[in-house]
Amino acid sequence: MTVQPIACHSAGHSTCQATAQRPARAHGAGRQVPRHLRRALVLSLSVFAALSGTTAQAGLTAFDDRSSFLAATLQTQTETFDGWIKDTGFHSSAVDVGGFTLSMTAGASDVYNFIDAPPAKSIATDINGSTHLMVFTDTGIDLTFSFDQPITAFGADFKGINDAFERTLFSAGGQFATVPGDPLNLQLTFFGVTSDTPFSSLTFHGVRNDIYGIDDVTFGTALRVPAVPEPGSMLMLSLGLAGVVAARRRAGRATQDHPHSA
Ligand SMILES: [Ca+2]
Ligand SMILES: [Ca+2]
Repeated sequence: MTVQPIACHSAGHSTCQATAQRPARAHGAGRQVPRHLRRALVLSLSVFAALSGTTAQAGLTAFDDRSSFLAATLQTQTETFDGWIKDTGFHSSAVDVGGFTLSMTAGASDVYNFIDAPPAKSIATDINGSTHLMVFTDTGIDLTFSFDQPITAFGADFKGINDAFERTLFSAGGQFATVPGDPLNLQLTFFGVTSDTPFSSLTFHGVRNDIYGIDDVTFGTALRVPAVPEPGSMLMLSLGLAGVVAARRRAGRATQDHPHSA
């Protein structure tokens, strides 16, 4: 594998020299990286490091808006539940809605956990006035989607999930993802994932009691484009950026030690 020092290519030749000849730059009039940019670089490194550590195994990429999610998919279908015209519970026995089956851990509340046809049981979980899922997961009580065919993309609209703090945790194919919450419990939120490897079921794990609505469940195939650069180039990018940040920090400290040169 041929690996180039990415930082040099992306930031220009002078950066290469700065990295290699730090003392020459320490007292110079070289531009310092603004603090907010440094923070962004450090944050990027953290993310890169995290990604580099997980790309070896099956990974989920999470999305919090539908358009970005759809842009990362190849072929999907959407279940609106609107063909259901009367409330139908899936709390005690599984319900096949077409491309997937809904089921709950034994002992799930029979007051909730049903396909909610208009009128909605609660405005707090009503997605858009149409039929949707009305869910109540709790500690040890999970909701599971089992798909007829393995998929690599899943997304849906939610209302009221993870309000105030984490109550529900998502997993698919042995990988976990955080479902973004809505602190004020007023707005619709979107959550979706694409996966490196196909999965046939996914679960919303009850961490704490959580009542929420789900609608417009979109599922199918993700684009087979790596979501992140391969680990080798990612590592080089991280090392290159780390070098830049370290050099700039030293330059900054040197300037503080010698205020006259600032
Ligand atoms: Ca609907
Ligand atoms: Ca209803």
